[in-house]
Amino acid sequence: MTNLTVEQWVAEIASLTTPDAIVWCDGSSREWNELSEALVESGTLIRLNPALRPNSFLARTDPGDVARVEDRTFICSTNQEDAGPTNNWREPVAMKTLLRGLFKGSMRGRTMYVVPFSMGPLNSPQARFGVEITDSAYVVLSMHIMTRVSKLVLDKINLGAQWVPALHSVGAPLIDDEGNTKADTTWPCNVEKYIAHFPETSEIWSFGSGYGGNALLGKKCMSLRIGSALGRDEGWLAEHMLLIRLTSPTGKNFHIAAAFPSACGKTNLAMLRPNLPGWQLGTIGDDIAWIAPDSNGRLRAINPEAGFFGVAPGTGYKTNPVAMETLFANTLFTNVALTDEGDVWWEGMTEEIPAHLIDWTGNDWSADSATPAAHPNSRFTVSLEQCPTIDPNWDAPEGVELDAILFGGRRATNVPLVVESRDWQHGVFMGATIFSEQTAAAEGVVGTLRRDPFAMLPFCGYNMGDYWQHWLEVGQALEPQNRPKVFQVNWFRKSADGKFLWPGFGENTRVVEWIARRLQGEIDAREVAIGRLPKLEDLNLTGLTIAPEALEELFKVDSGAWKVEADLTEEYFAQFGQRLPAEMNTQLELLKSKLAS
Ligand code: OXD
Ligand code: MN
Repeated sequence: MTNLTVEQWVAEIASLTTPDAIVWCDGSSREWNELSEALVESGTLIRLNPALRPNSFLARTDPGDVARVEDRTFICSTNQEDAGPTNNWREPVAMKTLLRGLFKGSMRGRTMYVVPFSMGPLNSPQARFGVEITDSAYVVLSMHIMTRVSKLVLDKINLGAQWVPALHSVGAPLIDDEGNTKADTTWPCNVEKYIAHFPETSEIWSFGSGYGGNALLGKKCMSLRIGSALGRDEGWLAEHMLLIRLTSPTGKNFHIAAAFPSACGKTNLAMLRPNLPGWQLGTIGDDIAWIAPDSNGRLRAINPEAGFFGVAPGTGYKTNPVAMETLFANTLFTNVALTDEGDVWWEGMTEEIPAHLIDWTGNDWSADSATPAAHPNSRFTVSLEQCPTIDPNWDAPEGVELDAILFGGRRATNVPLVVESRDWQHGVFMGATIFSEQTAAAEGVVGTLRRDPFAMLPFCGYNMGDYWQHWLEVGQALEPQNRPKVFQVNWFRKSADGKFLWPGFGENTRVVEWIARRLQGEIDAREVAIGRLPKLEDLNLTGLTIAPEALEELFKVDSGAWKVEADLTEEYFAQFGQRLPAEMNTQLELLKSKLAS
């Protein structure tokens, strides 16, 4: 934490970055209107047809600034081991020196916005505050939706609340070193990018990108990377998890958090419309959950965010009608296609493909074009309040009591549709060993299998081994009956001929129903080497046509393949050396012995 006041920090950054003007933001609709109009004027935003999508806009980024840049994301702790083998590390003093050089004069000719924001309801004991300095009005608008921007945050800070200074610049000054003025572009950014985190001082410095996860610093940077380090120090958990309430036909509520790697269907599950009679779902969050023990010895969770920053392609009236309804107005779209009527479109939105579009690069597009109309990582940014399935308690300062935690990934093979862990330690092992196919949410080769422990690989702000230890300790401090039950799910298993075995989407209700019935202790499960599987007769398949062979394949545990997986886990764990919790080795040995017997 900095010892500076917000005013001192702003003055210091202004003298480094030398903007033309400084604007203190208040999150008001007047501010939204002024900034969006200015961005329409400058060409950064296109106003969508107000008759079709009121108060909504389309932004097209630079083609080189379309996703999170994991190889340019750094954890800057004094000792490299504290960042651990899964993070890019830089020594903090050297990194600050390098960044000061880049930020020097980086806002020349631009306006510097000071955005005070709260992650979590302002009056929640779990809320944490931040102030983002940015030279991007697009970022300010996005922060309006994704966080609670308010001057009240400054009052809280002035009264002594801790806060995270979060500095952002697109790194494209409009006046060069010789004092010559340059014309602006519609998406200013810099080829050189740094997303740097200083967990020991809770600071964020982000340079060169205007894209969501790199630039909306309340999200991945504060709520996950800095948040996870704060959680370790303060005894709570900052997680890449959706949060939902499930209500059974008898009115019993279950709160479930679920971690899936980026672009693996978290938003779809968060907005699921149960297709089994009597079941209801309330959406609380689709990306991040902050989880803390309460005075009753239970874990409680809040969604620190106030909006959805969802992947557009694949979101459609069939796959996620709730998301489609959420986007009716007041939405900021990025890198989707524009229709001739002035509305948006992306692959998977409708069955019918429009004859003509302007694609995300601003060029004419027709159905026979070789490239997609919308970028695979194109996004919608929209307030949670607009979601028709929003839970009445989504904004409750005290959060919700957590009953279950799900871990998932995209696995064509091996992992059954659902497996229950034997206990908390086994659940932590399940989270630690998630393997998933890479998606377009980050730069990299789509489809490659990579380890993504707790879906936190790109988001853990400290050594992953220590993070697993912290999870073990948080659970062990709870009475066993108060610990949420942990499950592993996989909607993506495929048959030998490459077809999905499970229909997914709305049909996932059937899996969630089984989980809820297990939580209630209504039904038994069958013990296998990797955990507990449903007895097939307990899975509610009424109204679903699924071949018995597909069902069998969905739950098949192939010992040979799992032995290979266990060996890969051993290799994977080796990199953590002394930081690997002994319990993880115990769990691995247990798995091996169960597979052998
Ligand atoms: C996201 C991500 O944007 O995980 O939520 O990449
Ligand atoms: Mn995410």
